[in-house]
Amino acid sequence: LQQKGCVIWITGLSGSGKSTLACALSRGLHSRGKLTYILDGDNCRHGLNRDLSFKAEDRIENIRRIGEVAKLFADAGVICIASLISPYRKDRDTCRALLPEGEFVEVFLDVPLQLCESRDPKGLYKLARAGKIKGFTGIDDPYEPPLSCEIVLRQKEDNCASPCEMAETVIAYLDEKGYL
Ligand code: GGZ
Repeated sequence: LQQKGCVIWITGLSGSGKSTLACALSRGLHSRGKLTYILDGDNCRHGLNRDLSFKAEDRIENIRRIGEVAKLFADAGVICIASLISPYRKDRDTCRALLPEGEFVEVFLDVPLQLCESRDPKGLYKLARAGKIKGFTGIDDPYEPPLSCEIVLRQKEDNCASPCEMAETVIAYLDEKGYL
């Protein structure tokens, strides 16, 4: 096997575009002949993590399990793309520590809450504002942005950077680090 595995960890608010970026990234890497696997928080909550809620201890467990599984994929030589809110810095760092230096690439999708809320693809922010969902990240639950991470993708206004452009930024980074 020629391929060197790693974990691309995409963190950001609900509605920031993590899943969309993960798909664009996966497609971009496939077209370069790379094997990838997406571990999406929302999807994993239907299977692997179906027993977990959104209270803090369960989010911690969600992040821990996805971190462990992502490590297994990376060990197998796969570029594993983990996309989950992962709101707590400490827990992201714990996942980072599972991997050898350089093999955990943290990508912060830095989209202002206001923009995420205006998109509200599933109407969850509206429910959270109405008090119908308690403990929603960014509304009445914390999000701790990375203090230092490998890549920050900023989106201040809608349509200023497309998912494909953002994926290309990540791919250029991976290329520079010898993963392609
Ligand atoms: C945050 C919530 C919540 C609460 C449901 N807080 O944008 P989405 O809808 O499709 O993705 C979000 C998803 C978050 O799951 P994660 O596994 O990524 O979260 S974490 O890393 O914090 O464990 C959102 C939906 O689930 N959702 N309730 N209270 N997001």
